[in-house]
Amino acid sequence: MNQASSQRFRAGFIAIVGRPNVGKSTLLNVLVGEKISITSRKPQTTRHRIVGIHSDDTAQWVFVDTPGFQLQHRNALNRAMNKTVTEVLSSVDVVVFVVEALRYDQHDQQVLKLLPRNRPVVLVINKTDTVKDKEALLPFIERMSKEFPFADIVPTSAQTKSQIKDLLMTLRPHLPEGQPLYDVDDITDRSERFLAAEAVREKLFRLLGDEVPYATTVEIEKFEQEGELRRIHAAIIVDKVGQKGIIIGKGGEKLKEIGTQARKDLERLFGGKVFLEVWVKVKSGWADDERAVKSLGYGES
Ligand SMILES: Nc1nc2c(ncn2[C@@H]2O[C@H](COP(=O)(O)OP(=O)(O)OP(=O)(O)O)[C@@H](O)[C@H]2O)c(=O)[nH]1
Ligand SMILES: [Mg+2]
Repeated sequence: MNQASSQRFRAGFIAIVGRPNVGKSTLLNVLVGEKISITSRKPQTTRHRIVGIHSDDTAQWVFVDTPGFQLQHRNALNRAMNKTVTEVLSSVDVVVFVVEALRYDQHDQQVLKLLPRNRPVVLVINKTDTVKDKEALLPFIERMSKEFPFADIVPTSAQTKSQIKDLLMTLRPHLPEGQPLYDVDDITDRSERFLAAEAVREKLFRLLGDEVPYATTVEIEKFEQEGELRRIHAAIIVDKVGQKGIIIGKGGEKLKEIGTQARKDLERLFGGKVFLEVWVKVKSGWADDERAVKSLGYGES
């Protein structure tokens, strides 16, 4: 390949897949340089396909964050989330398969089984900051290289932003030559309305206990822009009446905190003032109702 052809612009889609909680969304956010995908310590935080775009003079990397693939198909929502993963896998140029450093179990293995054999798959070993002795990574890399014919293996830490540039450089040659797929200033294909609903949903995952977040979703009922001010009305939808009180909290404190934290994130992301009103609505059994799940925007790809 001569100098000129090696410099041709490249652009393509890269799926980020893995079991829940390995750091896929955190990785997407550092690759893009903005927080567009929500993250939390709880598994199954991401429920949608979320595009995050990184462009420079040589290439455009279009990353597609996906829900963590899970084995338990507990309800219609879980099935829709897994469907999103398999559909994304069939439509990208390259796959990034994320595992945690020194951890590989049957949950990761289940995702490995879904990986395509006809496209490059790059293994990302994330959370390397948790490994004190970096030498310990070598036998793990060795073992993983026997599990699948990975095109490359890159250890990263999304948290400390380590090896992120290396990951971009490793992925670049796997992207097809071609013109940018999105405007070079775009960072996502998602609307501000969607990002607003996700910001509220993140706070539910971060501020509530271990069960209620899984029974909730968020619907934006009003989104208006007046100059630099965005007026947003968000409804938190719960499964059962009892969950409503938990979200509102004593004297309304919890709901207030959810609203305040989400508003601050959105003001940072949109670069302008946000007026956010949040309330709670009960839709019995929504997460196990195929039609409700679909109408709330899940399972699309
Ligand atoms: N120590 C450490 N923690 C990380 C790193 N990357 C992500 N995390 C943490 O891991 C947890 C899960 O991160 P997410 O980015 O939400 O993980 P995910 O794979 O998108 O999870 P799901 O959407 O639920 O599938 C969060 O608490 C992150 O802060 C990392 O490189 N090092
Ligand atoms: Mg995620």
